[in-house]
Amino acid sequence: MSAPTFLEPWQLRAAFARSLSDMYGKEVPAYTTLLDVSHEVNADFVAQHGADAERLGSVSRVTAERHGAIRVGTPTEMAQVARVFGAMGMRPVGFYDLRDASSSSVPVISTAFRPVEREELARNPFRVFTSMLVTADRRFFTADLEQRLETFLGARTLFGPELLALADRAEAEGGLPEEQATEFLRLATEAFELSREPVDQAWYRELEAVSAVAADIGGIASTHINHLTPRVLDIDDLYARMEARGITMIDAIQGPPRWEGPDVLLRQTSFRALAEPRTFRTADGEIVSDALRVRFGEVEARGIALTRAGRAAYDAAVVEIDEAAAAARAGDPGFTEAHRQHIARAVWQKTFPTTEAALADQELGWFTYEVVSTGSTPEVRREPVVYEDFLPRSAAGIFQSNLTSDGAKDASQEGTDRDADWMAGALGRDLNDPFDLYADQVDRSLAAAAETLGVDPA
Ligand code: OOG
Ligand code: NI
Repeated sequence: MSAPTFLEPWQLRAAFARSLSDMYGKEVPAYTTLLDVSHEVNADFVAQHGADAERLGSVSRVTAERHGAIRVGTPTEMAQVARVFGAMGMRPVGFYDLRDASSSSVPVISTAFRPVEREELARNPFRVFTSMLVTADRRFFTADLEQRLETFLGARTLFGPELLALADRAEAEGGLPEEQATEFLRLATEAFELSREPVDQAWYRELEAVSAVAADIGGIASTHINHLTPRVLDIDDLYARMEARGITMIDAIQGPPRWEGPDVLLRQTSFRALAEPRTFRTADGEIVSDALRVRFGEVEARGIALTRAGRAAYDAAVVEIDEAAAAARAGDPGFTEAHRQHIARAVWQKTFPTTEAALADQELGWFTYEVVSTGSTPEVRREPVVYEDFLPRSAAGIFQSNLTSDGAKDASQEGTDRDADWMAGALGRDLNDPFDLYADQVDRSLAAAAETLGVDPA
């Protein structure tokens, strides 16, 4: 097959995901180990489970599947990110406020850029969790520090004019000719590489004292991808194999516990940021070398998307597990992660049904319906809808587990209101509601099934 001479958005997206993965693999060797182990886990899972292994995505999709995470400083930068990803058919979906998702100092709000249509997701589901610093939040930044941050951020350029012009062209024309596509991919990849420029030491450390995330975003003049996450079909197996290879993972797998019922939403785990050599410029203008931990590895397993009712049940279960675990921990100095998981499983057993059929009947999970012809009688088959988004609580946990310091949050101050509408305004684009997207996917499947059967869709 010869190379295409015109690349459509999905081809740009797939090529970009590969290009970022190659770059990250060269720079962060533990990521390559993670990819190797992920491939082993998936191959073994498919060998054991056959066709069932592909119910939540084909093996080719899952093998290529990645999400990345980036962090930016201003609404202007956020709107530029939207243009770069818009060229690849990735739309902003969902609003996450991580300032309150944990007790930690994570002064950001976020969205995820991803394809929204079923066919597009099947072609390549690459998504990027994108966070933006809330410099106006007084719990984190004084008026003086906000002012200095704004000045610093306003003076930097994350995405050059050439990259943005190519992005706009791709979005307007539905892709790029090969030569321009190559240039676009090169510039886009470069924009997310870790810069080797010396870091202003006093400025970086001042921000770090407030929040390590603030320093990572506002302490340097560029952005960088901070992790790339492959998807696995069995995350417990992956966790055990990584530990066996001597790579220390964070204590827990975030999200739902392992249990006997259907997997829902998202389970994630990570290994800590690696210390990478960086140069700093001291107040006297001297260049010194030190290390920063800003890039890490993460892996995830995706389950069935939950309806609003299912999600409410999930959120309530999380609170219940926290409370029960806190009480048990208080009474037992030997309390471990294994105890917490035991509690979590018990809460799960009374919250969620153990079969997919019941999850569908109780309208807790999303399912599509497809007409298949086996022999002469058409049969309606129910298929689970995979969760394509993120979880604020897990995201905060991922941030948290990779911070070198807790920072200092002034709880006596008022936070700044930020919501989905505000984010849409910053992006200059519509912000998709994930629940609407899942509902839409289900409705379309019902309409198509009804048409095939020649009945009224109701
Ligand atoms: C983003 C953390 C969130 C996830 O998978 O939940 C995330 C970050 O560290 O910038 O990637
Ligand atoms: Ni992540």
